[in-house]
Amino acid sequence: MSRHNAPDTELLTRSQQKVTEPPLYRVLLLNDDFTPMEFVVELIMRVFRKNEEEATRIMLNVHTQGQGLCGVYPREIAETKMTQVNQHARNSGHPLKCRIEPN
Ligand code: TYC
Repeated sequence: MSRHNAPDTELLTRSQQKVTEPPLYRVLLLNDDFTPMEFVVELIMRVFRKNEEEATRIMLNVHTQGQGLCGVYPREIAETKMTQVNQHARNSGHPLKCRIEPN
């Protein structure tokens, strides 16, 4: 142990210094009656780096189920994507909303 009570990691094997995984958050898109489907598909492609087929599948899932999963990320990345979605929708005059929740 060092003088700060931390383990001397340089003396531990790789398995003993196992890296801790950051908490992950789901980024969910919410349905509404007004945002055009094409706008949603293009937004999913841009923000979540999905191809058109996958973005369309996610959009239709949101449309029929009320909400849908766009991706799972560490907190800061999830928050950034949520903010990008909400700002782009608002700037475009659409009520589309995005939220995050712990995975
Ligand atoms: N329900 C919308 C429509 O019929 C489409 C839509 C899909 C809106 C997904 C939001 O997150 C959404 N035009």
